[in-house]
Formats: sequence, C-alpha cells, structure tokens
Amino acid sequence: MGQKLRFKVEGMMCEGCVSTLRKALSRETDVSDIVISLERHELELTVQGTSVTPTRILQIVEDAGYSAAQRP
Ligand SMILES: [Cu+2]
Repeated sequence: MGQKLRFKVEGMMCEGCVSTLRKALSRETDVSDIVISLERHELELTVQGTSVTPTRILQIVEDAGYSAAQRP
C-alpha cells in the first residue's frame, strides 16, 4: 500500500541529476517506487505511513539543488 505522490521538478539537466535526486530520496526509509523522468521533469514516489510528508519531499529535492512543486 502507501500513498503515491507526484511532483514537478525543475533544474535536472542530465542523468547525473536524476541519480543524485534518487540517492537523496532513497535515504528516506518510508519512500519507495521512486520514478524520475528527466524529459517530463517529473518525480513520482510512494510513501508509507505519515512520517514522510509532501513538505519533507520538497525539502529533500531542494536540498539536492532542484526545485519542486507537488502535483495533484
Ligand atoms: Cu545533471
């Protein structure tokens, strides 16, 4: 189960950026199924429970050097 979240991510230029972001998000134990599209500037992931909020994801993305906004 878990909740699927979608984000628009700006600032990723290459596959290096994708793997940087993936690594940063993978450190969160309650985050899984990370899908990042460089072409569509999209991030999709699944969170378990309530410990990881969308705000936390936005913070991780921004700390990694990119900007993000949640999508419905
Ligand atoms: Cu890059």
